Amino acid sequence: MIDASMSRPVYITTPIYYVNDRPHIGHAYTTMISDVVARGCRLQGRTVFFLTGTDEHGAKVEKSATARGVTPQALADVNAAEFQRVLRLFDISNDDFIRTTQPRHTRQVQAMIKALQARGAITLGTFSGWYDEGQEEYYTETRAKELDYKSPISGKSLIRASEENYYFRLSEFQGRLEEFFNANPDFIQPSGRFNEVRGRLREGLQDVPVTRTNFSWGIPFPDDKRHVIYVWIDALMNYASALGLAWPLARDLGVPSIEGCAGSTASGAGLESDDATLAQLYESRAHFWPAHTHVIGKEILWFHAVIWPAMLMALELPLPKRIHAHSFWIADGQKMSKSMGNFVDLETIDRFVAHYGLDAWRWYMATQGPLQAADADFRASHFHETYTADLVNLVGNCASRVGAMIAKYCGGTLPDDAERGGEWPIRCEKAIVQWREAMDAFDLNAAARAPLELLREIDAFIHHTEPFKLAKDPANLARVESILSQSARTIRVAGVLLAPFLPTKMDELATAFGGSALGPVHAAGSHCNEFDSVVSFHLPKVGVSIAKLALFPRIDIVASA
Ligand code: ME8
Repeated sequence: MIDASMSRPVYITTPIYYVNDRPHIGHAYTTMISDVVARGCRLQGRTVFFLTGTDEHGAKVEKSATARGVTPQALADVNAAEFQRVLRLFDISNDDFIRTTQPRHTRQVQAMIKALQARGAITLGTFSGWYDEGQEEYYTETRAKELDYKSPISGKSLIRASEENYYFRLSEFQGRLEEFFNANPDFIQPSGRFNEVRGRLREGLQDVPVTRTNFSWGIPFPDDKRHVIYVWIDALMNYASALGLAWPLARDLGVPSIEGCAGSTASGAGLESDDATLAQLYESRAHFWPAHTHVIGKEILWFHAVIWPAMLMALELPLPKRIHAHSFWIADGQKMSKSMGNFVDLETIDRFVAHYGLDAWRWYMATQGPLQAADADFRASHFHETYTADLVNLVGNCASRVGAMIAKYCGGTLPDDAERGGEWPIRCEKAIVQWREAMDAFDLNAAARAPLELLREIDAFIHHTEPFKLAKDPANLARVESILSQSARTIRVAGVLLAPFLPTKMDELATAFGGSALGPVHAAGSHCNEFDSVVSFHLPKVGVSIAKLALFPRIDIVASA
């Protein structure tokens, strides 16, 4: 049901992506589905803060940079710029882009670490365990055994490692986490993933090291320069630092602007304003916390579902409302990998976008992607079939057919409708409710199906009533006008609901069918003030011009690389 919580501000985040590599389909996917939801929320009038960014510290980035003969900061600068270029290319409506080497972030991380220390949640000790070098992650004995002492990501052997570290007393949060999970059965989606997390939690929590001494590319641990803060702790804190949640803490604890931080010279398109401006900005952002949804891939769920909430509990901050952990894209039935040459990289994405258009790419991502528990197979033939069936044959065809008949029989303007919409206003209402519920539940497939179903019903309506035959007899004019008016109005409503998926094409449809472009109201920093009226069946006035339009051309399948 749509309830009062619908008026709450919405904070949507993607993972922050590692800069040791260029963006690929996985990054593009998570960002794009988050964008669809962000636009869907803004369209309904909610204020949204949509965050993405880059994760720039850690051994992985240091190693990559060394291999390329550049400094980690230089590598981070190049790849963060590439991620930002791609966001613009894909017309992603993020409200901010955070880089973990920006002083606005590093300073707040140090403040949060200090606060955690002061509360006894971070202490010094010796840690040993099974270490995954690629993932920079420790596993417990039980977990390592389950994994056959191999990295679940790279397959490489885990190594036995031991370090003197500061560590986070995760074990002390076991009871509170269990209580929280019991009280919030929708905290993690899909539900199967939640069960996995709860199963692992029952095995018992161990304290986790939050610093490293074996490399230097990281945020220095406050007051102990031998240590740098573990990249995962630094990274998770981005969700709080982007809103400035620890800004007052940094001020109160006297964390200086640049405490000899690695990366303090980061040059990214950041918010490197003076303190007063930042303080003001953060004041305007704080109400976005707690997050509405952290959107992530399944491989990083444990960090988000257990470690992050425990850290927030220790910091006495409210917990996020939901974590959505989607599955993976695979390609042609196999895991994507660079060595197999089946990696869907930026060049491949560009090829599809150039051929089918950006909206078609978004559509495929949002409706055919691995949003739930199963992985999704990226295949050119499947892409083509989806494009043709949904966009050419249904959305495009329905709009062009009705536009052409209005041109032919009604002089190109929206005719009067003596039947006052017949059953269509109610059908539209039903679709709108389904769409809103699905959007809120992050069920993009169901949200896309609601308007598609309306269009299918319009197709059947036209097929059944045959206005093109009725029009041969002038005595039927009123009936023909009613049929075409009802069809055009319903198509326009469907177009509004499809706008978060197909922003460019649905603007074309909206303006051709007697409405105005919606793009500006679901863009970053904006929202729609009158959704009920915008999505109303009755919005267009009788007599407005209805243009003929060809939204999605029928084309050949994209050529392979
Ligand atoms: O893990 N299919 O960054 P990362 C779908 N910096 N999504 C995929 C994918 C695939 N095949 N491959 C990657 C990190 N992704 C950390 C995150 S957050 C505080 C720190 C997506 O660059 C998916 O969202 O390795 C996954 O979680 C993310 O990219 C990992 O990006």
